[in-house]
Amino acid sequence: MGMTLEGNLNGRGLRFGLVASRFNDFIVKHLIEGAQEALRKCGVEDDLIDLVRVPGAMEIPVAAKRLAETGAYDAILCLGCVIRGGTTHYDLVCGEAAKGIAQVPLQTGVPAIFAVITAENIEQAIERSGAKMGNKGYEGALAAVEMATLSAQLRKGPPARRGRRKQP
Ligand code: INI
Repeated sequence: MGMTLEGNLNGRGLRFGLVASRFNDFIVKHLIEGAQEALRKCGVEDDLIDLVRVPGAMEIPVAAKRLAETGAYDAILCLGCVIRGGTTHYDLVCGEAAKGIAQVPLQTGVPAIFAVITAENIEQAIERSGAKMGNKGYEGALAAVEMATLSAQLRKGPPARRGRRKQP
């Protein structure tokens, strides 16, 4: 078997861009705190964590793409909260945010993590922002470190072959 490539949780020296929406900030603020805590635990220095605030989840993709395009970040972490009970255009907002964020790594090569809560109601949102079901910001931050370290390895490519291949 050839090599196995995997990221790790050593974030020392890496730089992260957080994009967080203000809509439902009573939830999103806990995602930001969770993300900062996880990044610190991974050894990321505070001054290498930048935070961009946007109005709603719909605006996250454009800010995430701009950040990624600067080339300054090892990964972008997108934090937001969409609650079905609160809107009739829930599906639209969720769909656009998910599609837009997924485009960022494909178009820029910089990992972008979808840590946007999509909840049926406020109770679910509270559960996923640090109460019963973990904290999506914390989990997203771990994924960001893993993808940043994996990307660095993938950029390098496989190690050179030892010896020459036998001629058939
Ligand atoms: N934005 C959110 O982040 N969460 C929501 O639950 C939400 N709701 O309920 O509508 C929401 N809407 C705003 C949207 O993201 C945009 O900011 C707005 O449509 C302006 O483009």
